[in-house]
Amino acid sequence: MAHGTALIYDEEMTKYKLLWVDPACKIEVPERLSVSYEALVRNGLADRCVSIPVREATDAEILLVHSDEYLEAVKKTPYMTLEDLKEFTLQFGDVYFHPNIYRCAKLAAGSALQLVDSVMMERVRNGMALVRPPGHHSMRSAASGFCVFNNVAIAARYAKQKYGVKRVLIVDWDIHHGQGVQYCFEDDPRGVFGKGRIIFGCLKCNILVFVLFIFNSVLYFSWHRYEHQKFWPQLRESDYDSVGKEKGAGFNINLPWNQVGMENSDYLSVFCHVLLPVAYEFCPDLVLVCAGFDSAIGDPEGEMCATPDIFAHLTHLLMNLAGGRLCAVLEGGYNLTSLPQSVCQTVQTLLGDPLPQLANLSGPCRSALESLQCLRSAQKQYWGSLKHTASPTAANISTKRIRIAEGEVEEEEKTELGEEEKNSEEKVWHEPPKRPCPPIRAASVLPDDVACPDGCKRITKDIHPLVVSRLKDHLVQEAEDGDALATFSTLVSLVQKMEKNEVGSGLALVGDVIKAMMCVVQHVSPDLNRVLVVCVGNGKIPSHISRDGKVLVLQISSDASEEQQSKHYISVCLQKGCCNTSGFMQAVLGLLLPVGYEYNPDLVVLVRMPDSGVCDVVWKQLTGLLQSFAKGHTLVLMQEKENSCVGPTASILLGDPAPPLETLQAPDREDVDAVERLRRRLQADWKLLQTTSEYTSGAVQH
Ligand code: SS9
Ligand code: ZN
Repeated sequence: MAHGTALIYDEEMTKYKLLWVDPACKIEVPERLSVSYEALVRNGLADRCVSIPVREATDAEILLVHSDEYLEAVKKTPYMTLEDLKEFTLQFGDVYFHPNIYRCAKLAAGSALQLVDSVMMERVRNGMALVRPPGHHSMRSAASGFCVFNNVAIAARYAKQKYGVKRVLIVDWDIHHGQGVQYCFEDDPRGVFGKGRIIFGCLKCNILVFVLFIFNSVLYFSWHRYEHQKFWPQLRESDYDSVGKEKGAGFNINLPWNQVGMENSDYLSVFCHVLLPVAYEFCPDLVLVCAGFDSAIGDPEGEMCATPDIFAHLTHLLMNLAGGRLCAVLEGGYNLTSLPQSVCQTVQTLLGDPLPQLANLSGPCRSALESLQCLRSAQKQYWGSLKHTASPTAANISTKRIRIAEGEVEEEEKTELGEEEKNSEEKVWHEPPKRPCPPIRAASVLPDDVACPDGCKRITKDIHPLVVSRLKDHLVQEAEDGDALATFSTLVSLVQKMEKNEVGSGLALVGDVIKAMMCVVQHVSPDLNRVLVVCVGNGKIPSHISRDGKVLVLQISSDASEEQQSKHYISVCLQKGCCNTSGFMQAVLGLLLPVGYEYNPDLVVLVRMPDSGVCDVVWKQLTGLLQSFAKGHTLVLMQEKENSCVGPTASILLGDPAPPLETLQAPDREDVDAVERLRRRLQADWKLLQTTSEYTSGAVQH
């Protein structure tokens, strides 16, 4: 498995700028790139990356996306006079040319290709390219929005052509709609066969010939400031109902932001309730990110309020797809403070450092919920994981854009103008705190006869008399062997090391996982305010442990016991239990992640019940996703007999990506219903579980 993170940057791409006065273009400055790179150097991140040289994209590569006429026209720009350049620029929108921009545009596209090469040839696992000009607005025959060549679209076509990559996921978290990317792939897949595989048996030759026709090839997701089509580029086709054309239907996903001021919780909500379920179902072989940071706080274009540390989480949530093959390519980002901070958060996450804690997440705002609901409903016929979502009942939601276009909604525009004034105030935010790596990334408590995995440190028996006597009083009254006592006591000392950040994650094989879990929650220091306990498989968890809110239990099982549910005791019941991959992932993405984010634990305890039936890849996905919480402090408890799980679990705790799940089937109706029921029941307590704006009492107004 490939290791390491590529960083691609060349000063040459700072060597063009706006040569005349144009208010629309003045924010696109060379410093965007230099401050980003300098921040990576200053924080010691550049040094930890594998530095990959840039190269120019060839004509043939550029022609993968652009027309010959357009390329030939751009080729002439280095020889144009200032007047000619101005004139040439005029035919496009919000873009400028410069004698050196053609060279930089070739380097920007070439950088994206170098990144794809490094990842596909397994020189590195993932990486980021810092480039100028950006790419996602440029079209087959047109420059647009500071973009000349469509770097990421070219990279996607290149990856398919050169490496036979079947499914590419493009996530565009820039605050503008990458209409260029949408146009490039909206009728993709082309061809006779849609989604699915066809297997031929050739009887004549007496052999089976397996031919896979998989045309579902590029899935484009974009969220963008839209304001019911009032925001640039003001396109009808940027709305949620542009789902892709013909065979490509369902492979274009647009989430319009109809208000400014969106926050971390709005972004996370869209990831949990749309992007991730669809992405896991799509099962990409490669993830490309149009990594624009004008969606961060302080940006003059986006006017959003998400803080730079959100990008650590967005990055991490994508890192367990495609076996970790992720290429981030810079797009926008115009605040010279939040841009470099966001770039650092992204790269540090690619490098595998512990995630920052996201404190005080509110629920998504009403406008975000409206968009989310419309999008889920527009996409539900294409994706099994969205299949059973309720359609929006409020008829006015989807028609608001049209009424605004017809000048009917004058009143609202006035109030929205007032809001805009409010939002143009200077935003203040804290620089994200450092993310120190613990000296020991993962430690284990294992029986002597079980080998400790490479890279994981075995905690030697640590028998603390005080702990032992308390354990005797509470948990181990029966004449149990001293072994159990010693193990529990050692476990307590492991947790203490995790609290002090001497150890990142822990893993233990114990005789009784529930007792071990009880022991841990009873012995965490009083400074640990919240412990998230995730139980996989059947078994009775004493519900009193969650009574004071210091512990939140979430159990996924096939046990039909839905009584006892409370804010801090959540039991998800799946028909076929944990061996049902799509139902399980539905619960993890749609319930566990949102609740986990809102609860914001200081420690995660992952309990694997004996005979849980959870398969290896799903277990790995879960373990990987849980690293989002508690600065990566996860303690995994497993039953002694399951020592074959030690290796796979340790590999994830040590930072390996989880292998991809097979393309997911639609989850069972009953399971979706169960998850939906729970979500509706719990959304009063956990606002991040909301997916519709109908539940109003909790929706915040930014
Ligand atoms: C300035 C309007 C600029 C174009 C923005 C392109 C961003 C590319 N108020 N519009 S990421
Ligand atoms: Zn942008």
